[in-house]
Amino acid sequence: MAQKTANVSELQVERWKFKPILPDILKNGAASIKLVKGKTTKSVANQYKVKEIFKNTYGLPEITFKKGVNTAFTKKTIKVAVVLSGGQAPGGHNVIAGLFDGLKKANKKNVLIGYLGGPSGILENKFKVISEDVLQEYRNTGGFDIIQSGRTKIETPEQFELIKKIFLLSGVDALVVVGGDDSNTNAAMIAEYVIKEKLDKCIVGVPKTIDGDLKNKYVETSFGFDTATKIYSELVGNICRDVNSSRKYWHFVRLMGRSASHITLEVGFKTQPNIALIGEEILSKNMTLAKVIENITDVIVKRSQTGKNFGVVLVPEGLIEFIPEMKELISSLNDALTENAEAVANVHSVEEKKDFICGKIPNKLADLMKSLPTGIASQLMLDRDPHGNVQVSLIETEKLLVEMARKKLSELRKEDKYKGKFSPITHFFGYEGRCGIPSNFDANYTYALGYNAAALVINGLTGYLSSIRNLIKPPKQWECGGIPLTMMMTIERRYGKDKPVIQKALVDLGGSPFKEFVKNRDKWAAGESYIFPGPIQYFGSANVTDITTRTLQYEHSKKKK
Ligand code: FBP
Repeated sequence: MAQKTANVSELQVERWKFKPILPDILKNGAASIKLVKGKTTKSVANQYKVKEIFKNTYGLPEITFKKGVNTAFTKKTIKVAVVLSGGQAPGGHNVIAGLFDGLKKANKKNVLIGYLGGPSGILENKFKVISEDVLQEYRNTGGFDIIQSGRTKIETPEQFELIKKIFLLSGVDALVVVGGDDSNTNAAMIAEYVIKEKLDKCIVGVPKTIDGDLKNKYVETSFGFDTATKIYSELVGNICRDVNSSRKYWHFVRLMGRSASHITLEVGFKTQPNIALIGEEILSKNMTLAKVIENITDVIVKRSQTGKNFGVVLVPEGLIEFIPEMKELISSLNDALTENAEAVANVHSVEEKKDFICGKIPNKLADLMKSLPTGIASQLMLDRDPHGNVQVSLIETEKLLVEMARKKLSELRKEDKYKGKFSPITHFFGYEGRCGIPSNFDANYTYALGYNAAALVINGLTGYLSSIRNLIKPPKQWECGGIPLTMMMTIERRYGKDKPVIQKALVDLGGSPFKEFVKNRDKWAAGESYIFPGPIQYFGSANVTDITTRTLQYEHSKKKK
């Protein structure tokens, strides 16, 4: 079938022609890959508890792919299912393309199906067969629309039973879960279950999330972070240029990244704003909300003294959970909302709900809750997602900061310490970045992750995450293999209970990206060091098309030393 060109952008037509570059080790297919097993592994934290939960998959060895003959390779025909899970991230379609091509390279008769709408699609056995005809419209495109996504948590014995029935009924030999920390926790739980039940099924994960917090020694970055941060950087850079031209507004920009500030840090490097708040630093310094505001207004006041009543502030979406007093409030609200779910559902006005819930949490926290603007208090009481996370994308922290900064500045004005003009404008850049056309890096990386996942599945590996490393080098030199999902697990409190989860990687305050930021931020605060990165480039000089993130560059430069 020819690709349709009606209702399609010129860029997409050109982008279909892009041929992702495979790492050399993968290009001849699974038959020419030798598996090298490392030592047994242990979880990053809470080893005892994690081992108790994952009796069958705990301690698996790390797997590295090397050139050689795969003596265990058979041409057995297999049926593989893929599911896209959690928030969208640029490159999801190329994971499926890589998986499809990797499976077909091993055996043309291999079949790939995609469960629809995320993990709920597995439970409902709703799927679509992925053929070349279906796939070709989606190669190198953004979005997850080929099979959509969802956030259903898989944890109950009934759900596992259902999965067993569906796998057996439909003859699915393997499941590839493309997701972030919560989704790969699902993958780990299913992997444990299939081994316990001796089901002879493979379960493999692929690291996805624009947030960049699914990373460790073996996962250098999750896919989508590169493209999303490039998109946000274009937008923030444009605002910086606008600010530098009009010189009259303070822009407060909240950027996605639920639990970690990697996106803000990366966009900070690419645009050099006057202020970039890093949640992890705020937490480590035990800063109160009042202290965060004081730091922001200090910069505003200083700039105003030289006639600069303008600037740009970057706010990580998850900031609110990093401020210790707010974190305590949210955790207390989580428990109170769960314990009183029925009663809360029957209260309809925000004020009444706030009063009700304030009666269920410690006085100190109730006072804090009451001091917050109604809009924010109401957003804090919204439903948690199926994994128990507060939906920070719905909390307008940038507006909270603006309101509090305005109050503080008017106090300073009364004390004759501020004479400037404060005209703030707020923005939230989140969903704009999640479905962008993948950059060359993400297009190559995701295709390789999918192809690599096919190699893991063909080798019958269960409970592994597709791992591609050495990402700072050209794709041909990337290193491939798999790391045990249990190795990344810890225990966290969710919905008032201890649950196994993949540990999120927060910004490392001892790491070189953060150190680099600290070296520069005072200069950025005082001056106009803005950089205007412009849009992602897909064609042209490799200096602009193939650059990776500054975060990866700084992290790798540290390794070399
Ligand atoms: P994943 O961790 O599933 O990749 O999702 C991350 C994210 O994009 C966050 O940045 C954001 O807070 C959240 O999803 C929004 O979730 P939703 O799509 O459910 O509104």
